[in-house]
Amino acid sequence: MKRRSFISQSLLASGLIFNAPSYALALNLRSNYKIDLPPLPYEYDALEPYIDKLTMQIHHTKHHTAYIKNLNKELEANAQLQGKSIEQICESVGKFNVAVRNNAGGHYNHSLFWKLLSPIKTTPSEQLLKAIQKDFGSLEQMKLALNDTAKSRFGSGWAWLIYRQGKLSVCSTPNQDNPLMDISECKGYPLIAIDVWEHAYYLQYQNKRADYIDAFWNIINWQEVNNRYSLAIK
Ligand code: MN3
Repeated sequence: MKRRSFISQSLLASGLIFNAPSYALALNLRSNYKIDLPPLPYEYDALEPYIDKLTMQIHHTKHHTAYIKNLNKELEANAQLQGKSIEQICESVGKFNVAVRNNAGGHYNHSLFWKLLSPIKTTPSEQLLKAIQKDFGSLEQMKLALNDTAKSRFGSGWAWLIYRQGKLSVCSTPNQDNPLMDISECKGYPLIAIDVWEHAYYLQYQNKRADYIDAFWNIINWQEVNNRYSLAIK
């Protein structure tokens, strides 16, 4: 045992730690703001043949991990970020540097994206379906609109189905921006997110982004979209 941790343990055991408030405070802060990689709610190969195992492994353990690692560095360096939820950081991201914008976005977007995928077949709720029919005409029309948005996003980014002020619409964001961000032109509560960075599909689909987007509809977790819509209209 290192001398430092031996001293801490002895202090803890003796109750003397409570006489050292600055040390205790530092410990509290540390546990408050450190973000860990959320586990996938399914196995890496669960979405095959629509998204292959290696893509999911690299996407989760390398890309998402890197956003978290870099976000933790920013959290450590900036007390203004500490104690905020990831949603709150996104909502005020214009106040912070570009590393916060990219990595907070990267963490939020991927955490959401994993939950929006599932190997289990689900369907939109009656309530959501009605809203989609009102704003797009039909489910098929909504899918076409979101597909077009995803296919035409230039370079890296995301395509979204969002809810705002009683209305559903589609839009896209560059890089790791998202509809929660104060600086975003596509603003609202995200219901569906499609990652159109090449790292999300290139191993299996190469340059055929359209095929990957079409495949997305076979593994969408409507249960999660339904839940998000219920929350959004409250
Ligand atoms: Mn990604």
